[in-house]
Amino acid sequence: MKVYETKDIRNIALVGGAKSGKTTLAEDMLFEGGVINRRGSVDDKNSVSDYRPIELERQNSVFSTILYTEFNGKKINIIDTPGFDDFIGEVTAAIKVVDTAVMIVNAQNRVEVGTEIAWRYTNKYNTPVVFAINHLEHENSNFDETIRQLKSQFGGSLSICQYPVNIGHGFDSVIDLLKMKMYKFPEDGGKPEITDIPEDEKAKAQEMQEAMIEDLASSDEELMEKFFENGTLSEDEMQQGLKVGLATRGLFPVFCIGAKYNWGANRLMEFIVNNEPAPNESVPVKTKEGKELKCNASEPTTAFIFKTSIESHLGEISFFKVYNGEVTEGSDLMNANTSNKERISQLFVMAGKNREKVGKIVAGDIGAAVKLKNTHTNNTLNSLKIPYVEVEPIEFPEPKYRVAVKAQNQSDDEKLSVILSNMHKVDQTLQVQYSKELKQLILGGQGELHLNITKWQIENIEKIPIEFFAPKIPYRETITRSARSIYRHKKQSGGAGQFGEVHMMIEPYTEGMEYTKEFSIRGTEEIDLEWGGKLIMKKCIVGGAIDARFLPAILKGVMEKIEEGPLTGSYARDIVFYVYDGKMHPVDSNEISFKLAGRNAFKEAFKNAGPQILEPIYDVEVLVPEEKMGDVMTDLQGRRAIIMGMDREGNYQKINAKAPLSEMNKYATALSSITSGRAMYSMKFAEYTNVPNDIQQTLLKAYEEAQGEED
Ligand SMILES: Nc1nc2c(ncn2[C@@H]2O[C@H](COP(=O)(O)OP(=O)(O)OP(=O)(O)O)[C@@H](O)[C@H]2O)c(=O)[nH]1
Ligand SMILES: [Mg+2]
Repeated sequence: MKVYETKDIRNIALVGGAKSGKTTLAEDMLFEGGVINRRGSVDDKNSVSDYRPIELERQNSVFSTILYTEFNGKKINIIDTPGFDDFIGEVTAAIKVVDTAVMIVNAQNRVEVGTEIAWRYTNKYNTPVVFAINHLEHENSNFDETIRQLKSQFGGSLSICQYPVNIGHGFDSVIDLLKMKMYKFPEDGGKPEITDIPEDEKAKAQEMQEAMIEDLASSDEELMEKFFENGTLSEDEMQQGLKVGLATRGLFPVFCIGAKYNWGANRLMEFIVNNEPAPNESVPVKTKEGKELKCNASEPTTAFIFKTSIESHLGEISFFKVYNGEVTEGSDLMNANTSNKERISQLFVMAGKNREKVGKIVAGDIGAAVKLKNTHTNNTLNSLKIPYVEVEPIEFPEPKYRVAVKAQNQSDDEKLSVILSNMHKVDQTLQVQYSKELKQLILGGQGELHLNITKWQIENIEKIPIEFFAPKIPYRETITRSARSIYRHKKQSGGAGQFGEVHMMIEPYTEGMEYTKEFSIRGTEEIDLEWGGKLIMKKCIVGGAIDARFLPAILKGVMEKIEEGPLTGSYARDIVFYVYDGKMHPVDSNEISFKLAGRNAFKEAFKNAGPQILEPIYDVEVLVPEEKMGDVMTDLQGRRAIIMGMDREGNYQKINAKAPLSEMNKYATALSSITSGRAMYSMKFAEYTNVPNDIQQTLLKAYEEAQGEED
């Protein structure tokens, strides 16, 4: 494979709604570039991009695929991303490293959730966007309505460079307003016939071109002046307008394609290589320290790992973009995040699962290295010669859907943990954590589909049957008033007996509180609880009622109950306990006796101290199309959510609410069904608050039933 210079590289991501035709367009582009000599298809399960077992099974993309193609002496790196919003992490990473996003829009479905989500990320990363309108040959496809929706959603700077002549059944021709020619596509794909615009189409084409030229002129002041002077722009000026407008997100060109029939891909590629910014012309990426990396091949090397994949025959593959300098085979680089030296022993460019060896990858280009020792997604590799820099990491979205998982056969547990941690390496939006508190292995993802696909892969590829079940809620327990208890632990059985009696008072802890003057406090133990809040022990024994050596045992007993609260077995917090009296037996008293007495005295006092269960509350943000807002609000209120505010965002309404975690199980699925998949949401832990009394009663009862009688 030839080594391309920075200026001859274009990095694009194919993004957009589910099933809009991204993978099919990628196949067209590979074919047009001569990388493959036969076009496969998603339907025939032989596309280059959707090659993984799960993708063949489902016939849609699940992971992004890195591909490359060549066109007119330029290399185009393509990242084909999945469209279902459960796989959003892949889109995030792709948009971060490319210089242009090609947004595929299905002219039947128009603006979809996937369109909206991808748009937001292009906005975040300041990425130029080209729209490719696909699926034009269906009876209900509508170009004008698609454009109207895009404009109303994303602002008015759309610039139509092509429009379909005969949309709907029989569609085969587009007018290209940059070339002022008609492209007529043969039924079975292949090269279009390029002709003059037919007489009866000329007036419309003229009018549309004038509108486009005005759009192009408005991207640059100088051009706008020329436009006013001459009423039009020369070809060179148009080109200049396009380049500036694209790079600054001042305008978004619209093209027409028929991905399934390989219509229009060639022209789109021509446009991309001629007009889209090369890596050194786009907005430079920043390091954590705020330094800009400008894709300069003569600077020392900095490369950023944006994706990891694990292939059975190859092991771990790290995909990187070079942001400065070049990566050469056999070189040593330093991982700035882990301070590990890495030898780049084999270097590839990849097209799906096919790979080709290369000697070096220069600034702006994308490559892959295998078997790095300790380098993962979001790490930066630097030349050994420079002070190390870290590229700002990709911010993957937080999980919003959780399940508890376990292997059906206990003997697979360990294997399951390893598999899940490998899956997390490949997909950072899949989070795995063993919760000591819940005693469950919790899997977090972006939605039900995301986690079901994870299950499918574990069961079908790794051959480990697993089970999903509802995760427990991490409640907390506390008290609201003071209470006392006296507990005597006494056991007389055969030989040595057990005896310990503890008199205790407990009260709620608040910062800066005043402690009671009733007892004389001889000592204090203050414990910062791992799960938040405090436990404070006040030692108030006078006259040697209990030996000082038994006090640690009492604390130990109380700690046991704090870790497994008396109400629901959840962690308790923010409690002060005073040990103010007790009794010992000269022979039978020992540590175990006082541990048990302490534990039970605490439990008794707790029950009379106005015990309160606290539940985790999440900040929830929902973006919903205006007409569905009422339904979404009603549903949220049914989940005990409190609506904190509403805001307009384009055609969407943004609802901010606070909702208890226990009511948000399967929310992703519910929201999708209420809005026909047209809403988005995210949630983040906010605080703990009291559960309402009726729910507390239900929880208490459930715990009691599950526990049976405790000793
Ligand atoms: N009729 C028609 N079908 C198309 C067109 N483009 C793609 N398709 C079909 O639409 C389906 C989805 O195409 P894909 O290329 O997998 O779409 P995608 O955007 O990659 O889908 P995801 O990655 O799952 O989001 C396939 O059955 C394609 O054959 C088109 O222009 N017309
Ligand atoms: Mg796809």
